[in-house]
Amino acid sequence: MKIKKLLGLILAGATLATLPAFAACGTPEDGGKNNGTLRMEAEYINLDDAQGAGISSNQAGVAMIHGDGDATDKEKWSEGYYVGYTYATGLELTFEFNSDIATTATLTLLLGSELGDLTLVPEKFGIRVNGEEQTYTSFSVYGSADMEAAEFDKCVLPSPINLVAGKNTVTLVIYENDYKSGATGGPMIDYIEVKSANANLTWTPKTDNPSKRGEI
Ligand SMILES: [Ca+2]
Repeated sequence: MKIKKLLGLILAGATLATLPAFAACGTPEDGGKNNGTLRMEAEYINLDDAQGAGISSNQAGVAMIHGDGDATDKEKWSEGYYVGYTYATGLELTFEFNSDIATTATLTLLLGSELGDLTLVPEKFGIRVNGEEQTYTSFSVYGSADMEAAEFDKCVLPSPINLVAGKNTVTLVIYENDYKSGATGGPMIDYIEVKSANANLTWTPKTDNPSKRGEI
């Protein structure tokens, strides 16, 4: 009897523990509620005005997206894509999202490099939140062999970011630097993640961006 009761309690506990996990996935059924964690794929932001540059070719707009989005690439990169070709001074990539409340959050960037190991610093790779330049000491990004072999490091901003109720932006800015053999370079970006303990964070991903590459 005691064992049965114990098993029952364990099962009930497991059920209870499982329920919040479903709510945390941000499914359309619950209005995209995500319990405060929002992953925004770089390939799904508005890239219309982005003018990028690469090693052997320059790319703009959705053509800056690398990856096929198939099973092989999904094992390497979130959603099977990332944004490269960031080697242009003044390039800005903006992630726009909404918060239901004013609060603080943790910002994580998934960054890679095909320019050898990179040491990112705010003077060369800027991170703006709602227009305000963020400070960080440095991020060390691993240098992959090439774009196909791109690996991404989780770079967490050391200080919390401030969110307002309503529209918020995170903008990644390439300043003049020497990352590409003395010329301006930058990291490749898989996604960014904003995590808050209490906000409901939402955005509208442009999931048709990759399929638009052939149209330009
Ligand atoms: Ca991605």
